[in-house]
Amino acid sequence: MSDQSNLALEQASTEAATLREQLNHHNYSYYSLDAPQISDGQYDQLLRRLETLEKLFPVLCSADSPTQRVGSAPLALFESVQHAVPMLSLANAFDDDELRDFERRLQTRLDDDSAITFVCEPKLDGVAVSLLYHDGVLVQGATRGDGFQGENITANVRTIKSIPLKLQGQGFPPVLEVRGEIYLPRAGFEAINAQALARGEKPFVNPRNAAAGSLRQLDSRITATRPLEMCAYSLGLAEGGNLPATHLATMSCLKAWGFLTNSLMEAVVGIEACVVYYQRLAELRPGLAYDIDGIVYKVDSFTLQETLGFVARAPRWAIARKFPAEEASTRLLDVEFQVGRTGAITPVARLEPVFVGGVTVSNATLHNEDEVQRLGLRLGDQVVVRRAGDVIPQIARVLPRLDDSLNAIANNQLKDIVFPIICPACGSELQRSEDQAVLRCTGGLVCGAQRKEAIKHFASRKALDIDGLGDKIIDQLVDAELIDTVADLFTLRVEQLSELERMASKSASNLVAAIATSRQTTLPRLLFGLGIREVGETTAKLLATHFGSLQKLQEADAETLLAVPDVGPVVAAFVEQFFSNHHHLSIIANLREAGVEWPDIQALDTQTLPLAGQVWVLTGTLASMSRGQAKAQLEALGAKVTGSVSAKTTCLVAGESAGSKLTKARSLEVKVLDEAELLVLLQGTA
Ligand code: I6G
Repeated sequence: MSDQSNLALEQASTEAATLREQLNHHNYSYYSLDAPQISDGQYDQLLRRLETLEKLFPVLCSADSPTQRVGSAPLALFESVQHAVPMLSLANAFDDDELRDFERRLQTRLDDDSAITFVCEPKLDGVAVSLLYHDGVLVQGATRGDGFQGENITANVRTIKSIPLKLQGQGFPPVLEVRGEIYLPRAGFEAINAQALARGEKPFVNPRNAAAGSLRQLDSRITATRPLEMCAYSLGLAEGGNLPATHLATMSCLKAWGFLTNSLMEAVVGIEACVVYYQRLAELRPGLAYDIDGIVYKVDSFTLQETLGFVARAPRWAIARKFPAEEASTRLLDVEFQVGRTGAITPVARLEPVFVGGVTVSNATLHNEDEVQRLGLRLGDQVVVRRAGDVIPQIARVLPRLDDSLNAIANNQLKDIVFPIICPACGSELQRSEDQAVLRCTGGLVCGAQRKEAIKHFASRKALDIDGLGDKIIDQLVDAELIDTVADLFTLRVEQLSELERMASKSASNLVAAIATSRQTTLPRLLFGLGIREVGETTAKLLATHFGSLQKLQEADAETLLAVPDVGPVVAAFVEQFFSNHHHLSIIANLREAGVEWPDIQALDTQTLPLAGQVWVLTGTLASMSRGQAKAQLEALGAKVTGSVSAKTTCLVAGESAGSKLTKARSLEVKVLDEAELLVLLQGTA
């Protein structure tokens, strides 16, 4: 490089550094302080100048530059991220008395009747995330997932302007994990839905779904177009540095370091003040710029939080007071019977559309025949529909039949709900489950409805993750007999797809490309996607790591399968049955022929696992994980986990309130571990 160009680079580097500092500062003033110092136009001018410099001198471009919020090339999939500190959930209170009980429980545990200081804040209706900073630079963004493992969405979170790419000020720990909610303010939601409608696309149902959908984009350039925000609400991992002794002071630090925190956050003393806060917020709720579904209360003092600890998967020192589930009344028009992937028949209520909890509801699940009987439901009834949070709407109750309805019964207008005796989709015989609760179609893949559901499952996010292959398209493809099995997806051509309803040729090409991309998959994804009964994501992973290849799994008999952690006789039988079915084997052969690849992985010899041959029992409540999760982790280390203590038990893990199993273990002199010792063991053997 000549002296002249060296000089130009040096000057550009100084100017770029100044611009970055200015832009970060203005971002901070705008989002954290809610006090913009320059106009949007002036901000854009500074940003464009920085973009120009970075284009001229690409070496100046860094990941934490404010120019990097436009998104980057699409990812093939989101990688898994293990949370260093589990992302727990919150216990709920549904009325004032439950809130008062919460304070009483705390006082009893603390053995102190003094009023407690709580920090209150609205519970935003969005998506929980974890952001990891190393030396003040954002290095990772992840979803909550199951609380232990989430998805790496770093490229997407980088596009959100209220998330600092680099922390402001000083004093932050060198390793800092900040947790909070990513949400779409109501105005942003209206705007993106107006754009979607203008493009002839389906609008999002509510801001929460829109935020979740925006974060789930593999192409972060799409996320960058969504006006998402992130509000910080707590810390996860923090290593090094000094943190304050209270939650409220920590939140002030987060604000000073550049995060948006909720401006309605407040510390109050005693639970009656929390009740008043709730009433005030319930009044403010309709006018807020964002959706909230409750209020979160946290004990302010970290010392008290530590003393109180955790129960099950929630901290004892926090609670969410939920706003009541929203209800509305409407009429039951009809009941249809849906056939699921495994043939289970579910009654679904078709309702006169009604607006409840922010969405228009026209369907509600009725679960099974028992539920229909419990409700005493008849066609034509006036019913109350309840929608809480994001769960599927339910019919809460039937409204009393007034004179009109009694006349309707007399006139035979209110009709009984008659359950089918043959499959409504294929006419095959129906069978009842052993406990009589579930009706199931015996048609297997002969049944068109089961075939559709099997293909939807295969294309779903945790399986082959075929972007753009939605349920409606699959229904059309099966109905038009363009596909019969999952293997047929890979032979679809753009011309065939273009003929489907509402499928432009560009969308058809994109879909063919997405299907082609999904050909490179993994053994666990394929196994999950095949839809073997009772083989969920975790079991699919365990089977994959145990056998290493599909071939070895196909050859396994029930006894070999039982050696896999987490696999009991029921799962083993379903797996064996699946691979002894010729139709299934030919689908697998066709997938291979169509170029679908699932490389073998290193099989783990379970006999060499650290807890191989040991028998463990879990009892009591664990604070940091559910018993199911502890069981899965112990099984992954080779242990067999059983339900009762005997002379054969190697070790008992005793959580809180352990009872008779602990007594028996002691009498048999079985080794007992508490939760802390279990965690040490799990970490040491991970
Ligand atoms: O899910 C949550 C929403 C809001 C939270 C939360 C929160 O604070 C305002 N805080 C914690 C500690 C947890 N979940 C576990």
